[in-house]
Amino acid sequence: MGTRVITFGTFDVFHVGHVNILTRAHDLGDHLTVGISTDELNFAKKGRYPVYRQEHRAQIVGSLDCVDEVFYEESLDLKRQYLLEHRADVLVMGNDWEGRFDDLSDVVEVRYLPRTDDISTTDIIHEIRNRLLD
Ligand code: C2G
Repeated sequence: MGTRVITFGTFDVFHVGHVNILTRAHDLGDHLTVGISTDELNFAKKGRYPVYRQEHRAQIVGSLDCVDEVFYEESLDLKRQYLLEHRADVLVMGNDWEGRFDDLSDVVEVRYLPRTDDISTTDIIHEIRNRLLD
């Protein structure tokens, strides 16, 4: 049976750092599932709503060739349940989460991949705001 990989994220204002982690996650197995953080989870986590609403973020990520399946991640505390539901073998996270999910290594192989330098949704939002103020 093929290796099933899973990863999670908001993927707001989709950019090349997102492409890089998703293509590398895909290359670690045969099937890639992506949990898209809901708008409400994002608000709880970061104190602001994403720029793109969850349906659009899920549609963008789901349209990629490297992604086989998307679902909504409603809570950070349900990771173990999501891994089991989606029969994941490997959990991929960016290394900004290094060590945070090691307690799940009894059900999956946990891999932290290096983030892409010098790009983030927050930087893009700031760049647009600065240009408008110029
Ligand atoms: N990422 C990356 N390089 C960047 C920016 C993001 O590799 N320059 C990766 C992050 O490490 C993460 C994924 O892209 O693995 C999605 O990033 P975010 O949308 O910022 O997701 P995050 O808020 O980290 O949500 O359950 C965990 C959370 O839902 C993860």
